[in-house]
Amino acid sequence: MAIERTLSIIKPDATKRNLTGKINAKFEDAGLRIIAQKRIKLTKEQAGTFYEVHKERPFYDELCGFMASAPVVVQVLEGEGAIAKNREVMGATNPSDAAAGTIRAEFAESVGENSVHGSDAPETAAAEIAYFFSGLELVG
Ligand code: DAT
Ligand code: MG
Repeated sequence: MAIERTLSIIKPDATKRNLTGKINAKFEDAGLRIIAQKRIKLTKEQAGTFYEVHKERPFYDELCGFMASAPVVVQVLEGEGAIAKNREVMGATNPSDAAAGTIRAEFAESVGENSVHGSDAPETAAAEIAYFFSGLELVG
């Protein structure tokens, strides 16, 4: 398994509850390195562009409003098989389906307000990292 990079977002429900450090500890305990990180406040339009793939879904408007409702922490995680490993540490989209010990099982409030985003494939990881970070900001 190769060293990969993936885009992670600590979502508004988690930043509001001051959970950034606890979530970062989960990544680091799993061997993922945080090689870039910044706290930003998205506009609804910026959230909409990021989540454009979901624009036909019934929850799209709610999702974009939620992502713009408070600051988020965007970050790049690096490690062996980082894309799949991060998805494992995150847990299932719906916290009631998420395995014990995962971020979503421990912290998510609902399927919509589920504490973290993680890229799902190498192509989306590359595009999502480029959406938030310049090459100069990635310090591996
Ligand atoms: P994931 O974030 O696990 O990759 P996804 O890509 O299917 O899940 O959906 C993106 C986000 O959209 C998800 O984290 C929360 C929101 N979402 C997904 N399904 C939803 C639903 N049934 N109701 C409300 N929000 C939903
Ligand atoms: Mg997804």
